[in-house]
This record gives sequence, C-alpha cells and structure tokens, in this order.
Amino acid sequence: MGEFTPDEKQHIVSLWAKVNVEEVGSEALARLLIVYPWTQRFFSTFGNLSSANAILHNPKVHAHGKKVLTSFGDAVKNLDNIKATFAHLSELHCDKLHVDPENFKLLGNILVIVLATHFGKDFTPASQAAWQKLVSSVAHALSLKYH
Ligand code: HEG
Repeated sequence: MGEFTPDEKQHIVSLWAKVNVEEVGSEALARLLIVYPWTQRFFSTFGNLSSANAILHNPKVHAHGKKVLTSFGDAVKNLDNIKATFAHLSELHCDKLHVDPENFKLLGNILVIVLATHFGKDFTPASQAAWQKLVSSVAHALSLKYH
C-alpha cells in the first residue's frame, strides 16, 4: 500500500528535516515568478514584482512562499495519504483562486531545483528521484478537484 517505497520515504523525510521552509519556500516562489512571469497574474496584490530583484526581496513573496512550502510539508507527513491531504486546497485553488493546475507542476520542478542548489551533492540522484515523485504526486493531488 502507498505509492512510496520505504527507501523513497527515507530520502524525502531526511532531506525535509534539513529544509529551512522560509528560505526555500520564498526562493521557490520567487523563482517561479521570475522564470514564468505569467504566474505573476495571481499575485496582483503583492506589490512590486517589476524585476527579479524586486521579486526576490518582496516581503509578501517571502511570506507566501513560506506558507506554500509549510503546506507542502503536510505531504511529507502524510506520504500514504496525499490525495486526501490536499483535497480542500485543490477545491480552493480551483473555485476561489482559479489557478491553472499546470502551475503546480512548474512550482514542483522549481522546488527540486532550489533543493539542488541548497544541498548540492547531498541531493543525490536517488533523493532527487524520490522528490520528483513527491512533487508530481502533490501537483496531481492539487488538481483532482478541478472541474
Ligand atoms: Mg497556493 C494560497 C498552498 C501552489 C497561488 N496556497 C495558498 C494557501 C495555501 C497554498 C496553504 C493559503 C490558503 C488559505 O488561505 O486558506 N499552493 C499551495 C501549495 C502549492 C501551491 C501546497 C503547491 C505545492 N499556489 C500554488 C501555485 C500558485 C498558487 C503554483 C500560482 C501560480 N495560492 C495561490 C494564490 C493564493 C494561494 C494566488 C492566495 C494568495 C493570497 O491572496 O493570499
């Protein structure tokens, strides 16, 4: 039962224990907004997003990045139950926020890149494989309530 092997769970949980949610979360969201500028449209209330530098230092981007990655951490704590864990957030992103679910995949891949820059060689191929599986599982779970 469950989609993750014991080895994959070990890779996910042990790396997560070393993640600084504020630092990694804000960097991942900032990079999403810089690399895929059309994602800025969801954050029109966030103030100055006019340059990479402005985005990287925007306090609302930091706060929201931390919020998103903290929420992502619920997946790490519920690896056997990811769909149910994100059912409510899937509804919210569809019905209230109107976020195209393609963006969950973009953010997941950016998160993997940020982890690679933070952990370097400690982010082994096996760890990356487990994390890629996790981000795609979360993106899938967040898309399930779309209609
Ligand atoms: Mg979303 C709000 C989690 C990706 C756009 N997001 C939120 C909230 C959470 C969350 C916990 C607060 C919900 C609340 O107020 O009750 N988001 C979350 C996760 C992921 C994700 C776990 C993927 C891993 N979000 C995501 C992406 C976009 C987005 C890719 C758009 C590109 N989220 C978004 C917006 C809001 C939230 C626009 C409302 C922000 C606000 O106005 O405060």
